[in-house]
Amino acid sequence: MTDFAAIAAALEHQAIELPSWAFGNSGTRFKVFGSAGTPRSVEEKIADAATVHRFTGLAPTVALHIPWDRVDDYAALARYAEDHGIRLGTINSNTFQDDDYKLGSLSHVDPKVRQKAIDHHFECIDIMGETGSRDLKIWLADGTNYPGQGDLRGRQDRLAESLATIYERVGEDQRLVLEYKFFEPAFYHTDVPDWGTSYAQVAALGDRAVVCLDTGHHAPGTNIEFIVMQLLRLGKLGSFDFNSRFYADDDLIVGAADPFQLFRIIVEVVRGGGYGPDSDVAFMLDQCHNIEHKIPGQIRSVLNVQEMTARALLVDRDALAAAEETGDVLAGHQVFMDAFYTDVRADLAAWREERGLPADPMRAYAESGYQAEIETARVGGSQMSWT
Ligand code: LRH
Ligand code: MN
Ligand code: MN
Repeated sequence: MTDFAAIAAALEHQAIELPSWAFGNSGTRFKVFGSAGTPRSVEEKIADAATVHRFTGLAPTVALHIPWDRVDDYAALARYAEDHGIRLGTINSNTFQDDDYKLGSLSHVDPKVRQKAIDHHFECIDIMGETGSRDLKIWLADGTNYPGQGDLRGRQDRLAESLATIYERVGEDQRLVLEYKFFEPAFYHTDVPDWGTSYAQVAALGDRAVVCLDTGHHAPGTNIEFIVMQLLRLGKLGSFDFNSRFYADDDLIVGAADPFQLFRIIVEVVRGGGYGPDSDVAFMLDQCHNIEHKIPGQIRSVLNVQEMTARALLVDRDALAAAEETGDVLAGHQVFMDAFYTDVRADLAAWREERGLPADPMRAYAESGYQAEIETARVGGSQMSWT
């Protein structure tokens, strides 16, 4: 098997973008639990994201969600982030929390509502100009609850038209990234339910339009790594929203529910050229921490991605190819599983120490006093919430 020393340098390329909303309070429709120390401003969210990067060296950028993270001066916000050692990343649009969007946004029958949603994306593109962001990420809640409620074809056509209007404004060095999700909040049909629909829509737009794969947005049992392979093969895998799910869009810590699935996904990423300095695939988290502390929740998450990346890099490609050539089914499977079962934690701890990072970022954070500090300092004002 490949040994750790051979892959150590490749780990340098890892960068995982954090979602600003992971630092706000979140919950379910049953209850949102508040927690001491939760940010009261976008700046405090950025400070927390920078803390994750300081302890791990893995998270140099933070994504914003508009209007949740709307501020007056984005250039100043970008400078604030840089002063804290990180940069602003993807700008996420939000057309799911306004009454006007009850029956849809970019696919709505009413041209006025469609225009309002398009204008919101124009605002996001303007923000990207000020923050220096590359990606505009679009996830749509558009869909219907009842058969007959809407014309499926008409909605798809209007969506294509709206996306084309937005795409025209996307700069030469920017990308439009379209996320899909198979259900929720609409329950009968969703306008962008799967990778195929997202692919069809972005392929019609052009080279700078790509797909976002959120690992929590598939039906149970879906072979996600196959989708990863196919999108990479087609040159259309733009980014990941990593998280874990047991049942639905649970948004739990990535690698928590099924570490083996995360491994299989990253193996395909590596195989397809989606990892490393020559790749444009963005690794992002899209998670919420409803009952655990948010900063260590994010630290755990990026470490999980790093650990599975290391294991995926350890797969002995030559041995796999040889087993495939000779039709040795079980030999190939064993090569795959040998890498998965390799415990890389001690090697990663040493790797971090060599780079001036704490060997155990979880423990270092717990002992740093940062949690107590923010719990004492952040009193008054109102805590930010996911929604
Ligand atoms: C939708 C989604 C999308 C949103 C985020 C808050 O379920 O995954 O990425 O922007 O959650
Ligand atoms: Mn997502
Ligand atoms: Mn989601």
